[in-house]
Order: sequence, then structure tokens, then C-alpha cells
Amino acid sequence: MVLEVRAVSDLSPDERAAFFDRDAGVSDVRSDVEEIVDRVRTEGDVAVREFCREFDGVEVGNLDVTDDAERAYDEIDAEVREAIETAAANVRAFHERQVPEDWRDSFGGDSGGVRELGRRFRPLERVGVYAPGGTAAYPSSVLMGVVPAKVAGVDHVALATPPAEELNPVTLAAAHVAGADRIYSVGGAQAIGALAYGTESVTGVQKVVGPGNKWVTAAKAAVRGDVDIDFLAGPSEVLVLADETADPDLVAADLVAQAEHDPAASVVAVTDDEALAADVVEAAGSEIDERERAGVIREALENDASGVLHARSMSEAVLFAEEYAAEHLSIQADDDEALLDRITNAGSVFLGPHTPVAAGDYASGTNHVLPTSGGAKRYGGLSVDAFLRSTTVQRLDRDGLDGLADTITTLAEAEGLEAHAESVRARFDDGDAGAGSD
Ligand code: HSO
Ligand code: ZN
Repeated sequence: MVLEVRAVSDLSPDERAAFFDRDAGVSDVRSDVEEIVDRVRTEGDVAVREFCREFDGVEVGNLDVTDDAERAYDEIDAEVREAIETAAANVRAFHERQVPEDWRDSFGGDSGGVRELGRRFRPLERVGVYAPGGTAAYPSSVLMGVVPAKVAGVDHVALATPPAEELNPVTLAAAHVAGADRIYSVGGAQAIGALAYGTESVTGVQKVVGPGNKWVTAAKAAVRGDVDIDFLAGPSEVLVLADETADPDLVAADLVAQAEHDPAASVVAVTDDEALAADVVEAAGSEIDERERAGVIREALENDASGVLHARSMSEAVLFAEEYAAEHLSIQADDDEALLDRITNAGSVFLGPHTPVAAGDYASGTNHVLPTSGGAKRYGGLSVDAFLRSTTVQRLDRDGLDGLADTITTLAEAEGLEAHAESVRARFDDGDAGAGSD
């Protein structure tokens, strides 16, 4: 049996830590990756081509394959093309709701004078989106990175995806539908280095986003500082909170689905119903062999960060979920909204039996680039905000400044910054009302 039911209260500290201390697994490749990124930065295309040869076994011709996308779009199966269009439209609609409005408002209440403050939002000019290739191609990740960037108004959105003898046409078609401005056939750490620093063929960007393997993730960590990144994303995760009303086959199906991504995926069900827990174990066990990726699934279910757990109450289950801080939290329980009210730490929440995690992975419209490894305790998933920078704006009139003058000059002098105070007093040099002269 790949899974067995364990009681939350019986887990040893080490067993608990295996669930809670998931990491993106990048430390073992850090120094290799730093060298790759550095060589791409200093040698440009020559280094990129060499790494494509070494790591992907591909002799790349043009790194820029933008012109291939439209043909791929025309040539792929009509059904797949339509699915891409539908998913892209849904992702666009959800992300359009996120676009913030510039605003200005008056502050200061009755104290008189004008103190107008506001915030404006402007898109980054150039961003890079990474979409993984490898054992599964990820056209859906193309949509999740490129569409929000375009919705935010980014002018130059570049996509990088690993090279192959023939690039995955569905990935290219997704890039076309999403509106990528440039597409590069380069993957791994070398792709992140090329996007971050630019090469002869690759335009450098201000920010790199998107999921990838540990090489990609370590490279994002290496370039952070020189360019912005979204966050470091590790293997996929799901935690299902289930009560006795849940259907064990559906709980198991969601576990097995995320397990299919990666042997290091972490998939967990926590329930207060011991019989349900046993049924989930059994359902998952019997599903595995029916799946094409049975090997990956089995490894993921066997890893120490995966399991089916029996809690003494739903409160204990919620506490476990909070500590785990899942990338995907599925709630399959009678009063799912009440349970949701008690949840703070989750990347994306899926409520009810008809909301598989796969809905958000592909097509409902929410973003599937989400915090893993407990990152949900500190930040949320990819959104339009990631592609905007905000600027604050203010205008005070003479009375508005007069009302604040004492506060400013007092604090400035407390900091020993006399010139700051003077810059306020200078506004009243004509002798009338005086800052600090009441
Ligand atoms: N579940 C993944 C996203 C994905 N699923 C892409 C299928 N394709 C994020 O953890
Ligand atoms: Zn998935």
C-alpha cells in the first residue's frame, strides 16, 4: 500500500516536519546554477547554445522562434485550439477584475487646506515568463504567465520554454493566443540568465516569472536583485480537508492528479472521519495503476510529505492545514464556507465536490502559479499586481502644509535632519503664517 492512514496526533516531530518543512529543493544545484547564469551573463548566446546542447541535447538554430507560433496555432487540432481559447478567455476575465484604478483623495479632514494623496499603477515594460517543458509540456503555464502580464499592459512579454527537435506546437499556440511578444527556445537556468541579463538574441527583462524545475528555481534565486522575480515555486502540492460527507474517490482523484506532476509532489488528505481516510487510501491505491504516469504518482504518494491523515476533529484538521499552508487547498466538507473562514494560509482554495484542483490548473480563470513550500503564509500567487509598479502622488496647498508643519519639523529635528525642517519653513519665508510659529 503506497499510503496508509495515520493519526495527526501520532505523528512524530520528524514526521510532522516532513509535511511542514517542504522546500523547493534548490540548494543542491545552487552553485552549478550560479555558474551557468554567470556564463550566460558574460558570454551571451554562445553560452546559451552550449547549455542547450549539454542539457537538452539540442542544437538550437534560432533562439527566437516567435514566428513559428502562428503556424503552430493554425496547425494544431481544432479541439485543442478551442480549449486554449476558452481557457485564455477565462484567465483574462479573472485577471481583468484585478486591474487596480489610479486614485486621488483628500486627506486631513477638518484641519483645512489641501492634502491630496493618490496612487497610480503603471505596467513594467519588459517581463519574461518561463513555461516548463520536460516530462510534461505546460501550455497552461504559458497562459497563466503571459495573459496577466498582457492584461496589466506590459508591452514586451517574452516567453522562454525548453528547446526540442520540434517545439511543442500546443505551447507555441498558447503563446500565440496569450499574446506573447517574443518566444525563445531556451530552458533551464540558462533561460533565466538570458532573460535576466539579455544576450545577442534575447532581450533582457525587468522581471522573470513562472514555475520551473529546481534548476530554473535556483536560477531565479540567483538573478533576484538584478531583476525582480515572482517567487520561488517548488513541486506541486494539494491538501484536501474532508469530512464524512466527502466522496473518497473524488478526494483520491485530486491527490493522484497533483501527484502526477512530480515525484516530489506533496499530496495530503486530512479528515475527521477514519472510515473515509481508509477509503481514500484504497481509492488512491487502486487508481494509480490505471494512470499513464503511475511511476511518478507512486513516488509522490510514497514521499514523506504525502499522506492520508485522521484528525480527532475538523478543528485539528484545520490547524494542520494552517501549518501546512498548501499551494492548493481543497475543502470537501458539509460546511465548507465555515471551514474556509478559519483558513488564512493557502495559495488557492477549491470549495465543494464539483471543484477539482484541475479546474484552476487549466480553465476556471484563477492563476495556477501559486506559492508552494509554505510560501502561502507570506504571499499570494501570481496576479496582475506582479506586473505593475505603484507610485504614490501628493499635492499640498499652503494651508495643507501649514497644518502638518509642526509635525514634520519636530520629527525632522528629532532625527537631527535640520535641512528637512528648513525645507518646510522655506515655504513660509514670506513672513505670514509660519511653520512651527504658532
Ligand atoms: N498544478 C500545477 C499547474 C498545472 N497543472 C499545470 C496542470 N498543468 C501547479 O501546481
Ligand atoms: Zn496540476
